[in-house]
Amino acid sequence: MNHQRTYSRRTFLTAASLAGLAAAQAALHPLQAQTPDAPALPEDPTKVPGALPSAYGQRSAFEQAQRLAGSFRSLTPLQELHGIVTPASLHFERHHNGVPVIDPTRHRLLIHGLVERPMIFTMDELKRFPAVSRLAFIECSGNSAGEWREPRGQTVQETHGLMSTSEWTGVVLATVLREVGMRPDATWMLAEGADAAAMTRSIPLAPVLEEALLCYAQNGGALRPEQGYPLRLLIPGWEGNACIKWLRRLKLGKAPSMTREETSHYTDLMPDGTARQFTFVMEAKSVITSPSGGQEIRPGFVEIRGLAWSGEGRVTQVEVSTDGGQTWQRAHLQEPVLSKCSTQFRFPWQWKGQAAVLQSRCTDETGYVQPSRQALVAVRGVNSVYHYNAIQSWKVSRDGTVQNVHV
Ligand SMILES: Nc1nc2c(c(=O)[nH]1)N[C@H]1C(S)=C(S)[C@@H](COP(=O)(O)O)O[C@H]1N2
Ligand SMILES: [Mo]
Repeated sequence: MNHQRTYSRRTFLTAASLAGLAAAQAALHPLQAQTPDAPALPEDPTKVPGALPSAYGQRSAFEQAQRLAGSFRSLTPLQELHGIVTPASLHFERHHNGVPVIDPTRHRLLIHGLVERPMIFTMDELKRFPAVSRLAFIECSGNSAGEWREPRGQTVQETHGLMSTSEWTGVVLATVLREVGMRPDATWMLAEGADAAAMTRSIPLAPVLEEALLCYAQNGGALRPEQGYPLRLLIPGWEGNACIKWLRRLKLGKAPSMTREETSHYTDLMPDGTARQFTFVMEAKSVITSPSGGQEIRPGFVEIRGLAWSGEGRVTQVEVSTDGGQTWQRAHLQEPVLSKCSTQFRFPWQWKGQAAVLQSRCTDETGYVQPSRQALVAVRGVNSVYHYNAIQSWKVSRDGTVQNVHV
């Protein structure tokens, strides 16, 4: 075993130098990669009997990635993840009054209002409908809210950690609404959660009917309690707060006849003091997750990695700048590139020890280009909380440390 591992590592290094990546070889040297406080391994693992099979798996005791928890929210450690899927236990969480404990056998979904047959569904009944699985990101509209005035977050977890991606499984909203006989004059619905906040959101039906999911599974397993177990609404591409968790009620109606409470929504404060209402879609955004704030790099080969996403559809292009936005080059988009899902991008870079400012800029299938900070602030001012999607800048100092800056 040991023998084989040494052999394959050597093969890789040979291939790397053949490809002219001598710097990469130095940077990847296994001894240099070891941290002094790494837990000690047994002398020879092959001589120690391993653990027996367990009923529910755990990650390696050597892995430390964790959510950063505040009051009523926790942030995904984007700098520690690979690819696009967020491990369910590291998905960010946002709730207005805590995570309720819900027995799925007692949970019910009531659908009423402008329908022919008001109905109450059990979880078993919802799971009998034809199901759909799809990958999609969820982003809180307050993601990066701290960045409007100053570069506040120290790490990408703090600046962008209210965005996570999962494979979600559930039943399409239209399928269930056909069952209850949605009336033609129903144009909006109110969705309500069973948490202590009893959070509600008003949602126009036409744009979401065929895409919204009544969702009960996440990355192959049941939803995590923090994600709305046993049932949540998922509207791919829309701001996170539209995705009502612990979903217990859908009331169909006409927007004008609904009470004030029943048209609950968020607003964006504009520079002239007016408020922009019903900004549902999360516009295109990207961020370099490595190297990112709080990390340290060494001269030689550095793969710049990051995530890009758009609530309007597919990401078509990501460009990377290593000189603070003076010049841009196209990054490689890792497959799969899916609609309303995060996309991993990669860009090979040789760092020669100079000070540098790293940025990424995303374009989506509508042609929309992620704005610079100046361009965003010119339109929105700095009084907003929600929907900050400006280009993020990471400054690399000559000593290799990386920090959040505004340029
Ligand atoms: N019932 C209920 N649903 C809710 C919330 C809540 O507090 N209660 N928070 C919303 C907000 S603001 C966001 S951003 C998303 C977060 O989803 P997540 O915790 O699964 O990441 O859930 C939304 N759905
Ligand atoms: Mo949110």
